[in-house]
Amino acid sequence: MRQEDIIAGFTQAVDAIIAINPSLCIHSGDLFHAVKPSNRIMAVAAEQLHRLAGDKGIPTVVIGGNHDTPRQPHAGTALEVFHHIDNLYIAVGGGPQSFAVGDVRVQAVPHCLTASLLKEALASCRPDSNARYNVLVMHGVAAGMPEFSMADLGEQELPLEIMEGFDYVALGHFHNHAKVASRAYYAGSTDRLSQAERDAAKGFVVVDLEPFSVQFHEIACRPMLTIDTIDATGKRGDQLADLIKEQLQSIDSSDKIVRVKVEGVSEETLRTIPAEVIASLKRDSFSLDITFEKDRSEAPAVGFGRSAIGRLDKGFLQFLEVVDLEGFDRDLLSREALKYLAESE
Ligand SMILES: [Mn+2]
Repeated sequence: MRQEDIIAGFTQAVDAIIAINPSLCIHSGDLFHAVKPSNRIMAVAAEQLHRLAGDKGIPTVVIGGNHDTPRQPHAGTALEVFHHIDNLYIAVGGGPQSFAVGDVRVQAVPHCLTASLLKEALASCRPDSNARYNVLVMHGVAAGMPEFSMADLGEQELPLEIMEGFDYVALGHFHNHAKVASRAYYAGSTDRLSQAERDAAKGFVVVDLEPFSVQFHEIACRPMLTIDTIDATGKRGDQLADLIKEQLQSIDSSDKIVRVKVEGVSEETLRTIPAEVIASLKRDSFSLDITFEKDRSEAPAVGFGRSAIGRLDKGFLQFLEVVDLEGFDRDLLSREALKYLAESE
């Protein structure tokens, strides 16, 4: 379901870009989330890139990012499948590429596997004094600005000094639209891909080089929200379930991506929570993540034993599978429930 959202957002962006009809379109990396995207995703990418560059003739530059660049240098990349689309310029692995598009010289630096390869790649990236305009495309974290990190293994640091002298620097990797320097921006992603992005507008930027202006073009995408932390202290499982249900109904979670965190959960509360209520809340929400955090004042779990009162049944086992637990020993809880089930049969 999220995949369809992401496809819709991307298609919406392509529609809008076609309507704007710019002289150059840039995708700054991680078009794909993975080195081997699914056939469905490849088909969508092919269709949209054909529309944009092939059919509408909008020159389009795409570079490889850390997610879609294989760690084996000679494995080839999914993007290369689209090499034969007219007006499409692809820069993947193996160093920087330079493209002349009208009166713009584009220096495209795809994700590099090591810092030394990146350094090598950047050594030749200078504005071309013969070109009317110079544009640099890179993927990674603007150096010294950890707020743009995605905490990905292998993400590269992009030195700020390399960006000087370019009329525009199109940065990729950080998912939210952000300004890095007077002429360097992250356009941002066309959909929300983590809860950290829940408050950010999503879309792309429209850049004019003369006179210089950057305008953010927003794309409509599915709301993502986090409900205020619920305190379970002193509540029975059924009371807690009702409280969560109430909160979800008040925001109408049926079409939203929602995260709920419950703190102060005792073992007693956890095992008396009506599993079927949680299951139906998950069913009725578009996407729902619930985390139960253990009451820190409670003694470490020693197992419930035979004297356990409450619902250690199959429903409880399913419940354990669909929620996140913090501070609880999930394996111990499952074992106890299984033991109880065996004994009661
Ligand atoms: Mn990235």
